[in-house]
Amino acid sequence: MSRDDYPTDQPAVVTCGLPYANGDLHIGHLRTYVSGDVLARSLRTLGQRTAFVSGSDMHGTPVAVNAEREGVTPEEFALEWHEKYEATFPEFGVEFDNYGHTHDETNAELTREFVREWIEGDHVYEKEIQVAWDPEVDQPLPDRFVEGTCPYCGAKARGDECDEGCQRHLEPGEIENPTSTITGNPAEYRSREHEFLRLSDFQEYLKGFLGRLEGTDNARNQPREWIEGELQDLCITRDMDWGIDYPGEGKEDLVLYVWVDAPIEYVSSTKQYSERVGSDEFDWEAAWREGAPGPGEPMDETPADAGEIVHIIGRDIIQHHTVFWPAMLRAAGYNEPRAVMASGFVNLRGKAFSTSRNRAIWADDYLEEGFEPDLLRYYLVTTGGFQQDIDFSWGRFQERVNGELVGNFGNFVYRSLLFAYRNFEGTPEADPSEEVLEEIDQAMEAFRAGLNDYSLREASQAGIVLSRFGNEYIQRHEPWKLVEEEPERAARVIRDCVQLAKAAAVLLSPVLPNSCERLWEQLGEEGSVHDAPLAACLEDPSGAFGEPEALFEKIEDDRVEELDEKLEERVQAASAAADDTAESEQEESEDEDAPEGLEPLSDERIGFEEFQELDVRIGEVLTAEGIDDADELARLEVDLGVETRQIVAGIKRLHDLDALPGTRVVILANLEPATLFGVESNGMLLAAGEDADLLTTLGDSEPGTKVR
Ligand code: B3M
Ligand code: ZN
Repeated sequence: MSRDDYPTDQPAVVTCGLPYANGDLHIGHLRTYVSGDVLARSLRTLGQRTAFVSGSDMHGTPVAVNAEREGVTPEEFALEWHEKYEATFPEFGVEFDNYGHTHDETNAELTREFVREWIEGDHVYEKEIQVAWDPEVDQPLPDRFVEGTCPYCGAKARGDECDEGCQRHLEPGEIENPTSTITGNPAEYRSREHEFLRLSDFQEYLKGFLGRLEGTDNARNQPREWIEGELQDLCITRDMDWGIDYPGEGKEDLVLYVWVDAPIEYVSSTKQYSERVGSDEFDWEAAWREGAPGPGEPMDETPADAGEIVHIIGRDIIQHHTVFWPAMLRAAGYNEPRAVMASGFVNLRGKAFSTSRNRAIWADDYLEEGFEPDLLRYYLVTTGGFQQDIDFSWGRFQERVNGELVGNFGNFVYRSLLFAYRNFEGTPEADPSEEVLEEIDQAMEAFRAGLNDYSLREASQAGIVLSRFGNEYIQRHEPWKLVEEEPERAARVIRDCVQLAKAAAVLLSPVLPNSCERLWEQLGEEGSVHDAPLAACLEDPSGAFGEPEALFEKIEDDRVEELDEKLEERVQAASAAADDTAESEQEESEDEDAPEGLEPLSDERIGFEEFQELDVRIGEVLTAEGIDDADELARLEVDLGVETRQIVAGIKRLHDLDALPGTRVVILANLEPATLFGVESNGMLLAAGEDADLLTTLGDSEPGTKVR
């Protein structure tokens, strides 16, 4: 049974992934927080009771490693960042109903309750495992204290995640060629007893859950392959001091893995909100527990009265939210998320932001430049699809702001209100025209449909489309000509424009909260636009109002030049700094700083026999097509002489797929098969560099010819 469209009668909880309390926020982080805020505000406009919650992620090695580097306790370190985030979000109009943190008592207590439920339900067991160990400092190396190679895709990985490769979670001991991030020494292994949550108990449940899950396609599709095979259990403890103590008997030296208490903060934060406003206003249990079967019991469909839980996250933590978290909830008798929306990253000149290299647009910098938060909100929400990575540039930012906010929306409401004020001292007395009411009705429908499709871009465009219509409408009727000769017609046209402006204010208020609030005041409307329901789009405008002011200011070219120069300096400095420091890369770093973008030649030589193990063949592309839900991937059929192989390659955006059939290519034929987006890849297409320049032949070697 599919779920009712929003708005429903159940309470909704919109959450954003918890930022690790370990460093400045950049606009890549802001993409998900702004989106969460836009969704929460939009749902309220639709009439859905909604709590918007998050909190800082205080535990785990990301915090411990940085605190150690600064010589302060993890608690001091994390609290400082927590306070900073708490102050920063509202500056971007991101208004959480509750913003807690994972180290507060509510979360510590609730986390222990969850784990006790799992233990009681016999979903937890103990196992001796090999953990990475640094012999020099004689300590275990949990998570980010170790770096190495991903066993699944071979990418460089750190600790518990393959963040530059396949994005998979890595269990303790899984990383290959581990080295210590403390000393840089190769790590050794020691055996330790740890506690595991038996995810395999929930394999069938998870399959059903993924079938019901709403949100973005990537969140449904990526985990499918992970839960098809044997589901690996989750190690839920770590050898560390910093964290929430494991509540089981005799295990005082273990803390819970950060990914246990972090998502539970979604619940704790909702609970704190309920406790603050009273459960009549918002009942956290009604959202998280109502109707849910008991702990560990099967759940084949969402209970009719369950809350509407929507998680907004970055695309690197899909597995945590669609595999671990639903199992954790089920094991404790809670409701499951209705939707997961996993967003793409924000890049700079095609490359990921790098916190450690200062290759980013920082939240503070943006504000210091004196830009309104609304402009960035608009840019982040309406540029590219939610799942796509977007590339930030000041030039594109200027284009969107000047074109759509200044030129379209701002221009329409300013000229309409100014005309109304000068000629009628506000809204003229007249009836609205059918054409305009219908147009507004369609925009309301587009807003509703966009939200029910989890497309914030579509929902946010509804108001922009309406103001585009308004500009065209005013141009078509030329009220400035009518006002002398046909004042009644002029009154009607202007009345229509005021109505359109009012509707646009309501429809755009989630994405442009400050500007629309100003517009609401200019229109002489009562109260706040954020309390106006969707139906207010069609309600009569208030009547009298004063002289309007322009909502947005144009960004001039020389401003963009100046910003680009500053950014260029920053990127250069970041690259230079990276050259002379061996400091371990912190976050989403890439190896972009080798000389002239080239990697040094490998010192590691291999023998001829090892080379001979590679079965490299000439192939001919027979068909090439994009894989539907994947941004980068294409499915190829390649003739290898002896047989035809299906191969998945990351060339969807880089090549004209229609032109590929007939092309001779070079294939590594004996690579282990892998399944990507549900499509099996049986071999690897060889290509050079970031543009995936395809290797081909100079002569006319036939398909199947071996490359030696
Ligand atoms: N603290 C940050 C990240 O991996 C991590 C999110 C927790 S969400 C429950 O993006
Ligand atoms: Zn990987």
